[in-house]
Amino acid sequence: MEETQRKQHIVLHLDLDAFYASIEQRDHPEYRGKPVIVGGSPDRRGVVATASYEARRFGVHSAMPSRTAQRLCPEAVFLPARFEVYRAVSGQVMAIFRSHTALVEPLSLDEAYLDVTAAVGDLEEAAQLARVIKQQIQSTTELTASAGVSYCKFLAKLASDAHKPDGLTVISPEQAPAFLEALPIEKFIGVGKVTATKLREVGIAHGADLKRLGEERLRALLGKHGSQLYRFVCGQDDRPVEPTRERKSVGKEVTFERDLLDRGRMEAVLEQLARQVEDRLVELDLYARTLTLKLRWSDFQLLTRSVSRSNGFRDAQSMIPLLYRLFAQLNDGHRAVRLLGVSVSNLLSRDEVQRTGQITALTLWDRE
Ligand code: TTP
Repeated sequence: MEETQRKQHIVLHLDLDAFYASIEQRDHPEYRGKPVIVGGSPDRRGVVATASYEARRFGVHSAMPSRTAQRLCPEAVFLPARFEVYRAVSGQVMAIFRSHTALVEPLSLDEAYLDVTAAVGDLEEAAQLARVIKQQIQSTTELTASAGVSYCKFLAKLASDAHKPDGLTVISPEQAPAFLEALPIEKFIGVGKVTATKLREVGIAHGADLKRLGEERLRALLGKHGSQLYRFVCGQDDRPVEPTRERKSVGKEVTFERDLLDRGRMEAVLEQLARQVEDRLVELDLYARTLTLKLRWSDFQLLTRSVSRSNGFRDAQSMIPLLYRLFAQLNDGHRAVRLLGVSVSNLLSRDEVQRTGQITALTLWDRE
């Protein structure tokens, strides 16, 4: 046991502090030190994406209706989200992470796990590395991040959350049991509102209670999930850090054996390609904002045309009319086509689409 523990991985979890709000305070010095809320407008039905720490002191938090937030903190400045900027900053931060290890698993724009087992000898060196990364983030982006250092993902994430903002917390295998025993059950992965209520009803409030209950009773209470919870409370989490290569685009193309002249056939091919692109996006659980049509004439001349939409899309149905339009711009109806291609880029995760959609939809609504 001791031996396997020593051989265990070393994982960092880095999370920028009040990400969107800190970027707004960075870019608007007049808002520094003031309560800032990024999200939908309070006039109608906007929600809070995030609040600066000054606003959090009034009880404002993410996903709260902006109107409630305004009531709690009347002097708060409400700002619309600037996703382009947040994405660009995220790119800088992820590049810093990737300069230290290839094993980077982003969880969202401002948060990632890093497996640094190969880069450092022990947790102390890992903490030193976390300090360096925090400094690099600070000097590159003028933002602060909180870091957690431990031997598994679950504990590294809890550690980064332990001393926010600008924190650095190490949880060693020796410290883990006491830390987990004191932890409220809501902090355990998979314990949502329903499970927490169920557990609290039977007097289980902290990790120590979960541990005391034992695996079998937890399993009887929560099913398969109970066993996993028991493993977490014992500090066992063998989920690997899974690096995601940043995919820039998804595309399909076809070269015809015989050049095509028939417009109807060309459109049918575009539809088919759009469906294949949709299938791939669904497989990868990604959305896109830019659609590109590629076309090669029979004389080998290659042309591309793109169109972007601010909201993410992934279904062929929304790509097809845009493709027809791009195609009509390129094709005069007299030339034969040798190749057709459809690709999408400017990719977004489901999480980003949901958040963007929620905020932009409500912002548009607000303006009506
Ligand atoms: P988080 O990392 O959850 O929070 P945070 O960075 O704002 O604050 P903390 O210091 O407590 O980590 O989320 C990252 C960004 O994602 C956040 O700045 C705004 C956005 N977001 C939403 O749009 N909606 C949400 O419900 C949440 C939780 C976050």
